[in-house]
Amino acid sequence: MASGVTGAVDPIHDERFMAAAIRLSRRHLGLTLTNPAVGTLIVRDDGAGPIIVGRGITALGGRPHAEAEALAEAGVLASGATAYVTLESCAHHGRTPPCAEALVTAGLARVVGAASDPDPRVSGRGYEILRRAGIAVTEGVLAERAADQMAGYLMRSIGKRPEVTLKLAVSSDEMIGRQSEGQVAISGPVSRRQAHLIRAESDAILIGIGTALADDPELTVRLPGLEDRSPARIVIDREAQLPLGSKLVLSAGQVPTLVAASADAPAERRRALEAAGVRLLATEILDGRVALPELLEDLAARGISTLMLEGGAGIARAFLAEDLVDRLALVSSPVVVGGQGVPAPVTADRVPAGFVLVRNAVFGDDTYTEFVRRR
Ligand code: AOF
Ligand code: ZN
Repeated sequence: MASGVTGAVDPIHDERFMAAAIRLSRRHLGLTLTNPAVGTLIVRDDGAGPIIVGRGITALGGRPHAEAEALAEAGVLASGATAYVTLESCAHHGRTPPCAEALVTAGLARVVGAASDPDPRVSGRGYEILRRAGIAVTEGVLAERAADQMAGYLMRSIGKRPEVTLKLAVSSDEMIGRQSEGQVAISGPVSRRQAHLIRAESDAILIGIGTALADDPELTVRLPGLEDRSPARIVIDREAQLPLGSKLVLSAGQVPTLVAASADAPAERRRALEAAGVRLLATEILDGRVALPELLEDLAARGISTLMLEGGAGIARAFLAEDLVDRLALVSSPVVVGGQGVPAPVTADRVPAGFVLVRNAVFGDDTYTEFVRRR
């Protein structure tokens, strides 16, 4: 149906505008605390083709919601228009009034939604408010793509733990490093910048104490313009051995540093780390190791929705063995590690059962492949 002069957009454009709304929302990934980064576009067609009249992303810190931002920009032009929302609009009175009601008040003719919201205050009710008010609703347009981008929010809501991404750079001889050597350059400069982008979009990065001691990494985002997007750094460090002179401890005042240590770790070590600004996470120890499911539950309770694993092989194997990896971000490089190599726990040709390819790209001399676990 041609939309004529009513303002409503022809449904043939739905996927295109939803894709644009999803791309828009990516800007605030990692910046909306426990809220998902939602995107909203308000589009109208007065006979000359569709025009975007309002854009919104869930604001920094999680509020206002995306719809409120987009409606503020559209003003009176929202009346009779179509809204594209990457998540079902909310139905609850939180710190802001329900977005579904705001869309009704603004006089939208049609609302197109992507992912559904598992939040029991919203689930199904947002669409119901819209339909009762006579707004035409189309659900589930590019739902998988939208859900993939807000996988952290969905995992934290449903699974009560963060979404875990294992990032690995794998050499052509299927190694991820060299025994008792610090960082070995496996990925090239383009891949390294892309890895920093994943960091910027994550809530936290986790490594083991072995990697912390061997590499003394900083784990910050060092992309021009995104230096303030460094996520929290977490070290699994049962005995609280992280050196006070390490880059992680020295920068704890600027970027949060957390250490998951046993309650039995030497008290003076724990105190010294705390005095240096490190936060200690009380962890359960099972068979001599930090209990990972409980640690993840604790991180989710602290508001962490996305967790990136950056090293080393032991941590990767432990999370894989407990089926706690949701996403694999693999860089395959032409570099040869040779003798004393640390074998890769997974490679692009050898992913555990249940993982499916969602993305691939060429990053300079490297190949990037991303897989997600279908549960
Ligand atoms: C929307 N648009 O942009 C977002 C939504 O604590 P509150 O009041 O901000 O509510 C949090 C819930 O709101 C969150 O669990 C999710 O259901 C929804 N997020 N909803 O309509 C948005 N970010
Ligand atoms: Zn809302």
